Amino acid sequence: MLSQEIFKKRRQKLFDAMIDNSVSIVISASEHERTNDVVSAYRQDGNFYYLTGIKESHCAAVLFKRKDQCVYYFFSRVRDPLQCQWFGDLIGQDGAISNYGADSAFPLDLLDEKMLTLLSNCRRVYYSFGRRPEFDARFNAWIVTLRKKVRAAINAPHEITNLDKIVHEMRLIKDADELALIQKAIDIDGQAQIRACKTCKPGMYEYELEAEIRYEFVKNGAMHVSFDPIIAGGANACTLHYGANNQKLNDGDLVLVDIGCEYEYYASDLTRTFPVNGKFSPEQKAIYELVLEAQLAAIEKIGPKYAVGDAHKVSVEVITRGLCKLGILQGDLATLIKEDAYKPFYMHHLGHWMGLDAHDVGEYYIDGKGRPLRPGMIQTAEPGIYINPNTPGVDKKWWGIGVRIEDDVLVTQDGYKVLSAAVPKTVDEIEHIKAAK
Ligand SMILES: [Mn+2]
Repeated sequence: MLSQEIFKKRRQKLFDAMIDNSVSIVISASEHERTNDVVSAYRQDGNFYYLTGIKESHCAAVLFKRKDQCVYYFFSRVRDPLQCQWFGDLIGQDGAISNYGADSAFPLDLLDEKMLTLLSNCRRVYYSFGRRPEFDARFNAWIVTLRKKVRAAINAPHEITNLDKIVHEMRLIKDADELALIQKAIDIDGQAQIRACKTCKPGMYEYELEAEIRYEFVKNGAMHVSFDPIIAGGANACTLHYGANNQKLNDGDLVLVDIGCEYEYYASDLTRTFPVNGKFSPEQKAIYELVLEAQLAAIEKIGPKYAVGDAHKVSVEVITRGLCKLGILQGDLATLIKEDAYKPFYMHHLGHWMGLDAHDVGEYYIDGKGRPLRPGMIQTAEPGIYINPNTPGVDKKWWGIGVRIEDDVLVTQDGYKVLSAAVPKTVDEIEHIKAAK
């Protein structure tokens, strides 16, 4: 678990980025009803957790800066004994101050009243507009109310700035404490991958593998998935976000397993593809080795010397060249790349940022150009080839093969570190795991 010192440092960093006479407002995630009266497992908003360390719903954190005085206000529910009886202990106002570093704490019911005071004559507000419509309306009402006080010597804020920009830039660079938690999530994920690979046999259902995976997650303290597991046997792997996980795993097919868990709020995201019966067919092996070659080549282009997009470009080149060699594409390599001929088979990007969210926040392009990679960034490298059944012009022997290989890669001072390097991925390694069971 991260110490309160870490959250305090993050808030200080945000205070440092704020102009004088300004206010930042951060809101906890909403609850979502799943069935009548029953809400889904609550997950705090990434930005809110990053700055407060608080996992409770119905909270607001307000950072107030004026004349170099920085005050951290916290709003949350009161510790009503009846509420606590049903839903567990609440932080309450005293707890926000003594355990979570707030300078001043109030019941959530006082938020409107207090915000009108805090926003009076404030120059700039930092707020993540457009993410919680119900809260946007409330924020709007504060501004409208303050505008009406112009003759009473009270001005509404002059500027509203997107808070996301500042916090997302902070979140993009992971520190040592975050890396330790991400590594733990990845290690658990890797164990689940190996368990799935060992357990799998023809005739099982996709959900049986999902059960093995979820068992491994929860047993190791990763209580939540970072996204719903994708367990895609055979041609189901050609559906990128397949999630039904209810089909039989057939002898002779591959199964694509794209899974992530959360450990202390930090995510992992790994994909492995392996033969249901333990042995790759020649066609499956050819596609698999091409995806692996593309992935390894792409990873070499991750590091401080490179920018977003460089690694993807290499994966496109390797895949297009390989598809030509296999006779799946025909023509001049440069032309095929220029004309996106690979896209029916490799239609997604190489990867995404990873951190508190599996698809972590942060801009990829700045002024239209891929941003330079910096130490502490983590991105996934997950090329794939998907050959839909009945693809015209493609030999039938390739139909229904879908392969993706995904690892989580940290940008370091001198290059990269594959954080999931311990999870087997060569054909030999995979066949060996299956044979050894
Ligand atoms: Mn991913």
